[in-house]
Order: sequence, then C-alpha cells, then structure tokens
Amino acid sequence: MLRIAVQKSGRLSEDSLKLLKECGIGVPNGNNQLKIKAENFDAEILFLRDDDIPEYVQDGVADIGFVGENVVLEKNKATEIVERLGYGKCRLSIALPKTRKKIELKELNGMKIATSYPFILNRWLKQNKIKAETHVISGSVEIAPRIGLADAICDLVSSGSTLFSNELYEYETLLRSEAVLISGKQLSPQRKELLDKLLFRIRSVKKAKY
Ligand code: PRT
Ligand code: ZN
Repeated sequence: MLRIAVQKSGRLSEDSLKLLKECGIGVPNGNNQLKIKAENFDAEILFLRDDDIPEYVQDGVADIGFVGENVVLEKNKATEIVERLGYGKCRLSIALPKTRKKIELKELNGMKIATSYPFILNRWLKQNKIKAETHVISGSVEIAPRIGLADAICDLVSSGSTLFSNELYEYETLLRSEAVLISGKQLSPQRKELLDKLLFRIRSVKKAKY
C-alpha cells in the first residue's frame, strides 16, 4: 500500500485531492480524520500540515507527498521531487516598503528582514554576499515593517494584493514555486511500482490538460 501525504486544510488541499480523483483515486470524505483508505487504488491518504510533509516523507511515515516546492526547499529533507504539478504557483520574494523605491541590492546590508523562510533567505543572502539580519515569524509576515519589527520581508506572493494592501512592493524574487510530488528515497519495490502507476496517471492527466 502507498501512503500519500496531502495537506489537511489549506491552499493545496483541494487541488491535490482533485488531481488524485482525476487519476481515478477516490478519497472518501473523512470527518477530520488523520488517515483514510483510498478507493480504487492500493493507497492510504494521510492528512498533514504542509510543513510536516517533507519530514514525514523523509522518515518513511508517508511514501510520497503533495506539497509546495517552497516548503520542500525550506525544510531541506532527504526527499526527491518526482513531478511538478502545475498548481499552487507562487513566488518567494523580498518585499520593501513603497517608501524605499529603487534601492541597490547592496543596500539590503544591515536590514532586518522578517520571514518564515529563513533557510532559503539566508542561502540567498550568502550567495549575494549580503549581511542582513533575518527575523523569523510564522504568520502575518507582511505586517512586520508597519509595526517596526523589520525593514523588509521575504514571503510568498501570488496576486500581489497582500503586498499592495500593506504598502509593500515586490523587490526581488528568490524562488518560483508550484506544488510538487515528493518521494522518499527508500521505497520498497511494491511501493515504487504503485508510485510509477500513479505517476503514469498524473502525466496522462497533465497531457490531457495542456
Ligand atoms: O496549515 P498548514 O501549515 O498546512 O498551511 P499553511 O497556512 O502553512 O499554508 P497555505 O495553505 O497558506 O499554503 C500552502 C502552499 O500554497 C504554500 O506553501 C505555497 O506552496 C502555496 N501558495 C500559493 C501560497 C500562496 N500561493 C500564497 N499566496 N501560500 C501562501 N500564500 C500567502 C502568502 O503567504 C501571503 O500571505 O498568500 C498571501 C499572498 O497572496 P497574494 O495573492 O495576496 O499575493
Ligand atoms: Zn504550513
């Protein structure tokens, strides 16, 4: 049996379940259950917080998972991206207050940047030889500059309306992300076979769409 991790409730939940359904895999409506047996496929669906999915897949609690590439790269666990899924598209970007237009990259030196993505941000800062202070907060990052907690933020952006309403603008994109399918590195031959079967179906669904 293949154990498939899906976000319990959030932006990727609906599209992930829809994709499974299009692959002929039924997921019964479980009232808030942690796991549920799939219909028409030898699989079990585990409903998890997106942040936990890479670790559970690495540790073999789940065999595969549907999760944002941004989370996969931030958590940096021993998992493999086996397919890009085309939904949940967003960017991870540094945003600045509108009052600080057109600064040079080096002017980020000494700034305090609020983010929920310290790993990706620090790696990018290092690559660009910028010495900034990262301030980790888990939610509502966009209000940090307004309350004086930070000079800039590094957060996910899709339409840009959150930045706009907080008088920020997208300054630099660090990553373009979408939902991906990740797999553990040590799947048994039986589970590998089920994953291949699922991948074949996912690719057929994608082909039919584009
Ligand atoms: O509860 P759990 O931990 O599972 O969920 P979560 O709240 O951490 O994640 P969730 O459901 O918000 O997002 C899940 C995934 O969706 C993310 O990891 C991304 O891969 C993807 N995604 C796509 C987004 C966005 N677009 C997005 N716009 N995730 C978050 N946002 C937020 C962003 O953080 C900001 O607050 O939406 C706001 C910006 O949106 P715009 O449209 O105003 O620019
Ligand atoms: Zn989360």
